[in-house]
Amino acid sequence: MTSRLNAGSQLPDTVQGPRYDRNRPSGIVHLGVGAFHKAHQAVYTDDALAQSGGGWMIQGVSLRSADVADGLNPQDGLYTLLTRGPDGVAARVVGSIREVLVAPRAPLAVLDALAAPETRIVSLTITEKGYGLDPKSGGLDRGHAAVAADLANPRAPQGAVGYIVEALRRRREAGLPSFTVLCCDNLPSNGRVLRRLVIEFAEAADSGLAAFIRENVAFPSTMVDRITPASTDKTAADVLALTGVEDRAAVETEPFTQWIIEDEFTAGRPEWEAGGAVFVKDVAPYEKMKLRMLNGAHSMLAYAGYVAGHAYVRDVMKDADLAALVKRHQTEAARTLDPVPGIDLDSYGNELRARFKNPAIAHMTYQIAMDGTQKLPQRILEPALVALRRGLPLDAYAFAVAAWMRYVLGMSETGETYTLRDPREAEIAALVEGQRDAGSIVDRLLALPGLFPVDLAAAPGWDTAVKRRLETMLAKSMRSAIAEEAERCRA
Ligand code: CS2
Repeated sequence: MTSRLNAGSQLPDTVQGPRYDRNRPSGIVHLGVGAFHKAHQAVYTDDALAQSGGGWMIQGVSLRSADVADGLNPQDGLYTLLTRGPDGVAARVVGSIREVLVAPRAPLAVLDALAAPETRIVSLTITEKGYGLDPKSGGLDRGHAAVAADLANPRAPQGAVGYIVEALRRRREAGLPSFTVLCCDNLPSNGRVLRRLVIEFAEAADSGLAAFIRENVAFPSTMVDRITPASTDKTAADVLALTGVEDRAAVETEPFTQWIIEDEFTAGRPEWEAGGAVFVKDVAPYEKMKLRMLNGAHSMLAYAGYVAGHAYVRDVMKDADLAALVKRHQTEAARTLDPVPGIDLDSYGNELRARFKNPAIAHMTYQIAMDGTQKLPQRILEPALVALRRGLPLDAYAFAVAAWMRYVLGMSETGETYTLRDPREAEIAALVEGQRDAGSIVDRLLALPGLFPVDLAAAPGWDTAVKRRLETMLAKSMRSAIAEEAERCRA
């Protein structure tokens, strides 16, 4: 009989478990405990707790689904992290998360945790779409469901921004110090963006509170990186084989990990250096590099790869033509960057491609393809605008956008339909419904409100470049379009 992982489990000597007393204050409340948080920030915190202690356990919060809580809570917050490299797999049990609250089930408990005296950092991984950011204005999207609901009823919030503002209101009222807000999502200047949203939200209800936040709350920006595929049955089966215990909350990830953080914490922080985090004054150059070279290439290869029949990133990298386009994309993206302190962009690109090739990581192109409207701006369209301004070629971005447009038609080349999983999928479907002609599909999608920067949409040759590529994808196939594109960039 195998037993389920919990605080009393006996682990084999080969599996490292928490080497510290977990009975200590939760200095961190994390919103959005998913596989990425469990493979990244929670691991740095586990290292920090082991090295230097402190009141830095993590109180997890899920804003929507109960799945993570239902997996973790019966295991005393413990879970196994599998690290899969080309040379093998290692297991470790992470102890930094105490438990996970599910906000829709227990909203008052979430507010209590956020407003607790011991809470000194509120961190977030709620994905790009969780913020209610209007890409056009850079401010709050008042049509975003949670933002709209929370503005109407700020004392009973549902979304991340609403929770943060209400918690800060309570803390101010109780005379408690504020916490640091630490955004760990893939958005450029993520701290600054979130600060703007939080202040705009607070301003709507209480200008005194907005002024208090301006003066007292730090929002350091961060760059986070670790490729973390969704867990599968194989994750759990491998964990059982390695540890002898059943774990319904296990996650798997690659060996590489990176966290670059602006060191602006008004109420202290864990010694995350223990896990290799790097503290800098300005994270922007690193964030742009990662968003454009890693995530930009990821999005391009996900759309082209998925439609071409590649289920995983590692399969894409075995397709010589598409792999050449990944390299071209990264090389072009690098040309839009200013120098990044301490980093050689060629070596960075080589390292990225080696990570993408990791045969032990089954990272689905369909997973990366989701939420395209939330990802394209910072990954593809912003560097395209920089390229336009610098007089650099736009081909790589035109190809990526054409691949996205092919993908959002929602039908494979053999006629099966698939769900886009994008918050704007209904709008997109209405625009492309019944359209067969590449030209009109491109015109319609380029006009999607707020998505494509005006300067880019109006740039001479841009729409023709996208149309020509989409035309090949539709009239021939994605595979032909990839081959032709690769041929052109080799020429
Ligand atoms: C990926 C990222 O799903 C996606 O959109 O591009 O999750 C990527 O794997 C991470 O940012 C890597 O750090």
